Amino acid sequence: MLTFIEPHPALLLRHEKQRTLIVSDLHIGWEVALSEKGVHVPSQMPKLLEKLLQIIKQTKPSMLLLLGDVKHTIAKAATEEWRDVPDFFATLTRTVPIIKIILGNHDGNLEPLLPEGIETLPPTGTTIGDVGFFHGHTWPAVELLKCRTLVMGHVHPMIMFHDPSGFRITRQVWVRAKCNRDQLKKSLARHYNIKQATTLNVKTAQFIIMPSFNEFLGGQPVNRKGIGTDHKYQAFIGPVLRSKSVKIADAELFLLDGTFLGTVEQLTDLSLS
Ligand SMILES: [Mn+2]
Repeated sequence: MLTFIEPHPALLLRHEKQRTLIVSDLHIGWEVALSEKGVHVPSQMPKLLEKLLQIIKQTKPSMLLLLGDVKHTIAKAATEEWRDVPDFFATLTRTVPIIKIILGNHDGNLEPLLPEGIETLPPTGTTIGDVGFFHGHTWPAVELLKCRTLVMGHVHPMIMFHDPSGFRITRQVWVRAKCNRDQLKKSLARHYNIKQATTLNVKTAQFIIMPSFNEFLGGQPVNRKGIGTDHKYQAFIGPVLRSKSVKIADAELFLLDGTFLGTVEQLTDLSLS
């Protein structure tokens, strides 16, 4: 059973005796991008850790699964990350028995920063019971398609409203969307060069896109016109959304506290006046 841990960008999956807490897109060290521009702010890692520890205390997981982009700089590891990432995980390994990390596109050179005993998994993901998890910048592995629900990160979904005085209101959101199975089957067969797409047994019915755990980050307003089709957003949203395997127009959007907002189509380019 998959539970939303309101009001946090976190999920709890109960499967057999395992309780797995899932969070995505920590982006530890995003402050480095600011310091490169001459703006120096203290490390925000302790706040992320504090928030995660509080959720762990509340949900008592036997496993923590991170859906990628643990750190922020993409190819290398910045100096701050050499300090912050090991400190962050040193505390977590004392708190949760099992920690697994699905690698995201920002996780280049992450492994040397991790304490022993933390398992890293490829971006193509992993399954627990009937739920598949992957980062989202690449295709999931074929084996994930046997899962009814696929959970991904990477997009940092948000909702954006405008008002006439020029204010912009943005909030992080959960996205729950139905799967276009035929399209998923076709696109995945093409990607993995499988000749007989019909041999693929796709059971996936829905996608859940997780909001980023690091709330300082910007994200992609999913109610922006052309998000699924316009060329300039294509690179960021990842291949699964690009392929139209996810029915994004009908996708349901929820605030972190569980409030249902409406569908992407209802909320597209909504101006408040
Ligand atoms: Mn990513």
